[in-house]
Amino acid sequence: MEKTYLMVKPDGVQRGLIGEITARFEKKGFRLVGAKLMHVSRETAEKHYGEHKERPFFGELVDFITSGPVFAMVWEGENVIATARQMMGATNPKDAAPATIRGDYAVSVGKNIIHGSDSPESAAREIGIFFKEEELTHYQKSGSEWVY
Ligand code: 3AN
Repeated sequence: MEKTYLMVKPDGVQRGLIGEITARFEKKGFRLVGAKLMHVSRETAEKHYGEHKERPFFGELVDFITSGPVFAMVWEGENVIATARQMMGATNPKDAAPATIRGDYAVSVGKNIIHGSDSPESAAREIGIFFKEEELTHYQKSGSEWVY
């Protein structure tokens, strides 16, 4: 089953949005298979955002993601990578549609509440950066004929 890495960023944690954000993915029908509240080290942040190294906002990005705890999660489900991105909304909250997470809760591109993997390759890489294999659970939801 497809997996993705989602992370409530420090602004989302500070604003008390962990429950609200997690509830959206639960209600959608995805399965939470790993989660932890953690501080991201600079080393981990630089690895995670490695593809943005040359971008002018790289330093800002690393400063921000290491500025306070994040809520790191792994979610599982059919098409979860693309669907979670749709539920998050556009990177720049000014372009994010209402009823998306960024559309409902964020204003600026630097502080956009949530991160989500953008491809199967990124998902595998990011899950590996933030979670050890033994931190991920494997289970079925009861009634899994209707709910996955
Ligand atoms: P997404 O998180 O939607 O995949 P990316 O991969 O283009 O977006 O950007 C990674 C992160 O970099 C974004 N989540 C956002 O917080 C930050 N970012 C993107 N563009 C800018 C920008 N112009 N200024 C500051 N931060 C930015």
